Amino acid sequence: MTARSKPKKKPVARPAAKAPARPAPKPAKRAPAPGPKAVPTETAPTGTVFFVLEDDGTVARGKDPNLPRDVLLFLYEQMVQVREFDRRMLMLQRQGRIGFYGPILGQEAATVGSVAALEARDWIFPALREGAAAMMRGLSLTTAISQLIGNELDRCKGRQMPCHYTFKEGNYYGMSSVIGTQISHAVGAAMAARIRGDDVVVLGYMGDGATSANDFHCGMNFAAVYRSPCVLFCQNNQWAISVPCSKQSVSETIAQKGIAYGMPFVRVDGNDVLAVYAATRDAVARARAGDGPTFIEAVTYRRLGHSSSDDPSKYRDEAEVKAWERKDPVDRFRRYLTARSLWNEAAETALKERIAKAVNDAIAAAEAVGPPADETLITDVFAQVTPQLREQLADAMAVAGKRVNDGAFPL
Ligand SMILES: Cc1ncc(C[n+]2csc(CCOP(=O)(O)OP(=O)(O)O)c2C)c(N)n1
Ligand SMILES: [Mg+2]
Repeated sequence: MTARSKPKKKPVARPAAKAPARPAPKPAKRAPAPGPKAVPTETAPTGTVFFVLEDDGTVARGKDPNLPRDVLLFLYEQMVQVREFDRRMLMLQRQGRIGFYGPILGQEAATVGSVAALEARDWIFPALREGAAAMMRGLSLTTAISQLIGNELDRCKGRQMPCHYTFKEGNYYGMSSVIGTQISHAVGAAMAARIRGDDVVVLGYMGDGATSANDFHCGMNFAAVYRSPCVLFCQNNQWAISVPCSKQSVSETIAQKGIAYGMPFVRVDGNDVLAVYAATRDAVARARAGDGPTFIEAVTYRRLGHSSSDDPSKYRDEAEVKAWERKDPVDRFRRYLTARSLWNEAAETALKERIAKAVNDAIAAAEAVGPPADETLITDVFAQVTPQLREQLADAMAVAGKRVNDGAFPL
């Protein structure tokens, strides 16, 4: 709505004289663009963040969702497992045992809490940092590490970058590096499920950086117009490689972008696993009931580099990282569990030992597997391998046989 300025005094009517030839109308003066005070606009939402756990792990009054003990412990164990997996994989990369890794330190609650709110039949369309979701759906640690190595057990047969897991049996769509594309894929898959009459909700992830991509706008619009049974979940970890969120958008929040598409939205503390779980559970229920999509912004922080190739000390202040360390999602949730007598030191030690052994065993098992057969370079392209591809493989092998591999990651 625009506010009009009061019309000036009406000009006094004069008796009509003999009308002279009408002068050509002067081009209308353009009114100056009204300043912000003259045009009351819809106010943006306040940017309120929904949370359950205070930073010290105590519960905000009346907000405890009172989840059953087994759900609480499942959430905690998954968060600890992904943290340990992450730590070890980054070490393997530094030791030259895998070529590349994208750490998620600090974002464990956002992934674990949201995936746990789904039913097993629901689909997951990951962005860059949701590998834990595949593991929660049953992708074994050995198969996950095989993907990072690109060995024979790797479902992508070494043809994808590390961290690009895919797990069809777990309804986990293969990750694409191309930012934002999975948003429209998620929306479309949800529409397809509805057309087929499948009782399936799709959870589609994105980073804050993806909200600047075309696919975000197409995906959000289609989802809202067609009431696609999906939940679009933005992990706002404050950075898109070296670009801070403030340079990504001047909107006060990412969540409020839902307004433009007429989509319900919620801004949730992404380092609070209970809040993420509760917000996603409500959104999933809405989608399943036929009430359309929800947009969730999980406010979190990428504590390490964008990937093992990145050095964030070049572009951000260490004090910022320290401030977010105090909001650590794992510590915070452990304090909550401990206060409720669901956790103690002995349980922590036992869990850490169990996970360390599982990760060690998985590394050993994956490293014992050889590379994919040369033939796999040309399989899975056509149902039957064409003579041209066979010829190309033979040529490639002739060249590769002569080349000395210097071990450098080809990026
Ligand atoms: C379409 C496209 N543009 C640029 C890139 C290069 N790129 C890779 S990751 C990334 C930043 C992604 O940031 P964000 O969406 O916030 O996810 P995060 O890495 O923080 O999880 C960019 C720009 C890309 N992969 N695809
Ligand atoms: Mg980001």
